[in-house]
Amino acid sequence: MIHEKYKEMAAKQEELLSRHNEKTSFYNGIYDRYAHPVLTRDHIPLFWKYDLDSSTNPFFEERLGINAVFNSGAVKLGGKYCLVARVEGNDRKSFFAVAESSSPTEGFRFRDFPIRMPSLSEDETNVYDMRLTKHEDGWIYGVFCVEKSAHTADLSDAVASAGIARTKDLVNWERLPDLVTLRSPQQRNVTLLPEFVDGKYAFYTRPMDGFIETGSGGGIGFGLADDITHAVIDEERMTSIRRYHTITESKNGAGATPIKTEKGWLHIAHGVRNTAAGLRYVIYAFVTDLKEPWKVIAEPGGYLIAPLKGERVGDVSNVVFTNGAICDDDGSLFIYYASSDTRLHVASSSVDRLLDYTFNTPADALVTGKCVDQRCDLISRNLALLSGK
Ligand code: M1P
Repeated sequence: MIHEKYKEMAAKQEELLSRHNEKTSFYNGIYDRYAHPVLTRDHIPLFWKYDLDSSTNPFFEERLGINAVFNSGAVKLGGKYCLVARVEGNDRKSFFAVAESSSPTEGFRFRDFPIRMPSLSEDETNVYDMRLTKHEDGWIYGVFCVEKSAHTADLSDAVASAGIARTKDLVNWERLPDLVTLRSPQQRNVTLLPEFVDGKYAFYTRPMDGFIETGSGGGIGFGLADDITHAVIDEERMTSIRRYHTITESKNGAGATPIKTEKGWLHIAHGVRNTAAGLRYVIYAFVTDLKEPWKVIAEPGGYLIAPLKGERVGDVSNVVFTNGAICDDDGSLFIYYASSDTRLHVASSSVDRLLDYTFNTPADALVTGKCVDQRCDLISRNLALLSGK
C-alpha cells in the first residue's frame, strides 16, 4: 500500500513545481534575474528518494536522498527547454537527469528516470557538468567531466578527463571514448563547437596539470580533432588566458556551448579568483571570431554574473557557474546558472543585448590607474550631457 504521507508530500511538491517565476527588480540593463531557482533538490520526484510502500517503509524515510541539483547543460528539443542537470546524491556521487518545460523560466519537471550514462570503466567514480551541443553532423553531443581515483596515498587525488556521449533524444546515449589531449594531463570544462572548423571537430578545452590546480594551464584552450569517435587533440591554442588581478586569475574555464551570432561566437564562461575566504567563481562573457574561433575579438572587463544575496551560500559558497544556455529563434537568451553548487537559476537576456555588452563594455585595463581613467572618461561624457554642453 502507498504510504499515507506520500499524498501530502506530493501535493506540497506540486505547489513548488507549478509555481510562477517572476523577474526580480534587479537591474543592470544586461540581463534579468528571477525570484526562484528553476531547479532544486526539492524538484526531484519523490519516487527517486522514498520507498513509497508502507509495508517496507513504515516511517516513510528517505532511502536514497538527493543533496543538490545544479550545473546543467541546456538544449531546446521538440519545442521544449531541456536541462541536463547535475544531480548529486547524499552519497556525493553525481549523475545526469533531464528536466524539461515548455517555458524557459519555470515549470521544469524531471523525467521519470535519470540518464543511465554508459561507463567506459569500473573506475569512473563521478560524472558532472555536461555541455550539450547540437552539432551540424546531426547528433546532440554531451561533453562532461569524468572523474577517476588517481590511486595514490592521497585519497582526494583524482584524474579528470572529458567524457563524450551522443544522442538524438536525450534518452539513449552512445558513449564514445574520452577526449585525449596529448599535451595536457587533465581536462575539465570542455565544450564542443556546433560547427566543423576546417572539417574537424572543434573543442574549447581547459588544460590542467592536476585535478584541482590548473597549474601551467593558462585558461581556455582550443583544439581540433579529426574523428569524434576517437577524439584526439594535439595542439591546444590558448584562447582566453588567466591574468593577474582579474576575475580569472586562478582559473578560467568554458561555460555554456558557444552561441553563433552575426558578430562572432558568444561565450558565457566562468572565472575564478582566490580570496581569504576561498575561491570565488563568477560568470563572464567574451566573443571569438567566426572564421578563427580561437581568437577573442571582444572581452568586456569584469564579470557578467556574480553570486548575489542567497546565491552566495551553499555547499560550495561564493560560486556561480554555468554550463548551459538556450537561444530562441527570436534572439531571446536564457542562461542557466547554478549558485554555490546547490541549485539552478535562470537569467534572461537577448543576443543583441549581450553583443552590445561584449563589444561596448571597456576591456579590463589591468592596472588601477587606467581603470580610473576609463571611469573618468565615462563621468566626463555624462556630465557634459547632463549639463547640456
Ligand atoms: O565548485 C565550483 C566548481 O568547481 C569546478 O569547476 P572548475 O573546474 O572550474 O574548478 C567544477 O567541479 C564545477 O562543477 C563546480 O561547480
